[in-house]
Amino acid sequence: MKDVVSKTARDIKSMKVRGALDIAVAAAEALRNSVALGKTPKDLAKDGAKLKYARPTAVSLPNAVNYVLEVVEENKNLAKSDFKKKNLEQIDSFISEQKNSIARIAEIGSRLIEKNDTILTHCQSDTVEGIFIKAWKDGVKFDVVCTETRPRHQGYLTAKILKKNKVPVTLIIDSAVNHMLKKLEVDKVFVGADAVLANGDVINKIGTSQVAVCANSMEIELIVATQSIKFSPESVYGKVIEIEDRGSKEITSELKGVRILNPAFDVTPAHHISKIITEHGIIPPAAAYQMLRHFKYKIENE
Ligand code: RI2
Repeated sequence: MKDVVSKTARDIKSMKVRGALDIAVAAAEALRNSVALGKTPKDLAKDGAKLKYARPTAVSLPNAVNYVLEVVEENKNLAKSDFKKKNLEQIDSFISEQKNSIARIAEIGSRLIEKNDTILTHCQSDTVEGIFIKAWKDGVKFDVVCTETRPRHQGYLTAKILKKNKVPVTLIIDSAVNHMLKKLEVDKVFVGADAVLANGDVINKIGTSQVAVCANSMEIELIVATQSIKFSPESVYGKVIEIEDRGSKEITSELKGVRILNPAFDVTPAHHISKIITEHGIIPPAAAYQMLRHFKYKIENE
């Protein structure tokens, strides 16, 4: 029988499945499959552990796994058939809630895009793209500038998807950001997130913090679009989120004997962020802690 959990963990690790929301949904779907197979709470916990840290930075992944395992724990005393039925219902509604969050954030975020805006984005975020595509479909005329996003060039995906949806898009190399913000008179920067900390700092694709410094120096606002599932409960207790190092091969195999570091993410401090758009509305970064207290990604160790 196909081991869906191990395959999903592998696909997440290799970035065949990527994007902070997509990896969380893929993990929840893999666990849903385990529930459908009739696995016991003990085996489901083992499956959860395989998936949880397939990538170490995006907290949406452990948050999604923890959510499913809490559902299982809640229902564990039910009769066998009810246990499966109830779990599947709750997991399905969680998965659709996560998928629907893109449209909800698009609805809210698209209101921030004004006629003739030039907007820069970094990397590829389904959440940010949802905002752009919605605004464009609503008839707002604006331009997008996207970075290549070395080393994996996720910016090419952004360019392709925007082009397919007829949103005007210009690709630049990462090191052209400072120059182009000024030259193209960029009005706003929109980025996604892999993790939001209790103090409002945001972890996103490597280079985001540099884009933020440049944007701030020109008083261009930096807006983050993220689902609440990416808020880190552990950050309340001072847990430091590991920044994934993806190894040298993604950068080059040519420079033998040279030390190469390839951090996949960096931290943009809250004071460089003007707004965070979530499916529950727009918040200032300073409200990240309240979000964590208010919504269901419970603060562990309480
Ligand atoms: P959505 C990506 O990580 C990027 O850092 C992007 O900004 C973030 O996930 C959020 O993506 P990677 O998987 O959930 O490319 O908005 O390392 O799609």
